[in-house]
Amino acid sequence: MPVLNTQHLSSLPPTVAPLGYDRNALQTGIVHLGLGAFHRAHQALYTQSVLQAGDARWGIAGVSLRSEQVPQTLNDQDRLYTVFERHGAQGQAQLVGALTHAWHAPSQRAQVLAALANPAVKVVTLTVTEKAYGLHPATGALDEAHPQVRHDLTHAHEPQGVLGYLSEALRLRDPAAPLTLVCCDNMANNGDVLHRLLGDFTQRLDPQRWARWSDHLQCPNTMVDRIVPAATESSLAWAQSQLGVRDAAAVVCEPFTQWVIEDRFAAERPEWERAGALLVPAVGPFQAMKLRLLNGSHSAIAYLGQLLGVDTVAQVMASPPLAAFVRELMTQDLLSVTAVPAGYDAQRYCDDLLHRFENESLAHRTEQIAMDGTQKVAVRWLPALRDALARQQALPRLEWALAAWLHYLKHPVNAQGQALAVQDPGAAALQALLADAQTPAEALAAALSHAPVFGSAPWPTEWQQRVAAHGERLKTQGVLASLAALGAS
Ligand code: CS2
Repeated sequence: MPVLNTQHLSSLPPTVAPLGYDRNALQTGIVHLGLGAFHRAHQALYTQSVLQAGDARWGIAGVSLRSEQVPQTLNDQDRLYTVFERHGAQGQAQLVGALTHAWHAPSQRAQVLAALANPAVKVVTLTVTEKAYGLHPATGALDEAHPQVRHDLTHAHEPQGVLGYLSEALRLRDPAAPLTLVCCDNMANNGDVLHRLLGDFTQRLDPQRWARWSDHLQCPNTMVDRIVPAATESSLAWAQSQLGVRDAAAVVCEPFTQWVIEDRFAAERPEWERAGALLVPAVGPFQAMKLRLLNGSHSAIAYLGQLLGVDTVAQVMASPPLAAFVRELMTQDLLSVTAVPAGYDAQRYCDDLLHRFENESLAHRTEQIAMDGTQKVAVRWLPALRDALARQQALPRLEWALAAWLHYLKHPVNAQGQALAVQDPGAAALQALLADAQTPAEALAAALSHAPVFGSAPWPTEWQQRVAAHGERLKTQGVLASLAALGAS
């Protein structure tokens, strides 16, 4: 089977929307760090709309900080790939050609740094996952023990991590060419967090450098939304059946997409609003709504699915009692502590989310969402639980979800007796604390003492008793019975 490349530009099936611009005319105006499926189906498409509108300044140099495979696959395909949007009968496909480069940072460091220092590059976008920033999730401080942070502080000219690359770029770049860093990872105040961590990191290396950049660097906050599962052999085979050629970088995602960006750029920016991005004065309410209602529910679905041996989000939603739990978690617990942006119909937003979760055309694996829980839970659940405590309100389903996550970390085995792979670099420290605990109450107390995730503010005894009771039922009666008890309580 031939592999997709420029020879196929005019021979793809008519169902695949063509590029509509001349790739040879593209300049590189954006460097993107993190070349995963999410970027390819989100920022790259918004940028492609700008290119289609005739502004050729915004080609993207895509950088993979670790994977060698992704840039290699893309380069083998002349950096072309397709995005398929699917939900039942709804769907469309388009070819994407916005990438001017696809680099593997460890072997192409010089190119990456040269691009970051190039004045024609005005924007750096990032989707590197929460754990790449060297952030203590609860405290918001720089984690000096983070492997890349530690490495890059002592080998500043040979960076490996996000902060190392960006800080070195600030050394090489002339501040007369201002720069905007657009963080697109699922963290509250993501732009502010990046700015704070980069400042802390850079000041340790060279306070003058950070001072030189103080008026020339912007890190707007953003909210990104699109469900983009990692590719599987079957999603790639399906893409191939649609294309008639092999596209090993094809992305199958949902039709929905959203990007809300704080309108605070240091210099020119692509007109992403052409593709529907919202440029707003403040992103906070959008972030809170999405992180709590979508991502908060997602993480609960993930641990529920993992413990029960249910593979995908759509399969969880296809089970009436599980879907009922998800709906109540979202519309009763999470929504009750979420301020939605002005003009939003919260109930409708939730209904739409539930519909999106039911999308059987996507194999969005619970195992994928369960990854990196120590980063995600701290952002998605704990602020909601704290807000509820401040109002002396119980959130029974979210409290259950927290107990279920700790149960999953302590006993990573599903209902079929299969071992579960916990993929979370931050989990080992927490699991070590859980290991010594004899009872769910002890396990909870031990977990809560882990400040990088749970912070240092105390958790009231009564609340702990409720969460520990869920843990007890999970342990003695199993997941379904403990969920049923929740309905009865
Ligand atoms: C998911 C997100 O993997 C996860 O943790 O919750 O990737 C989610 O699909 C996106 O944020 C949707 O916008």
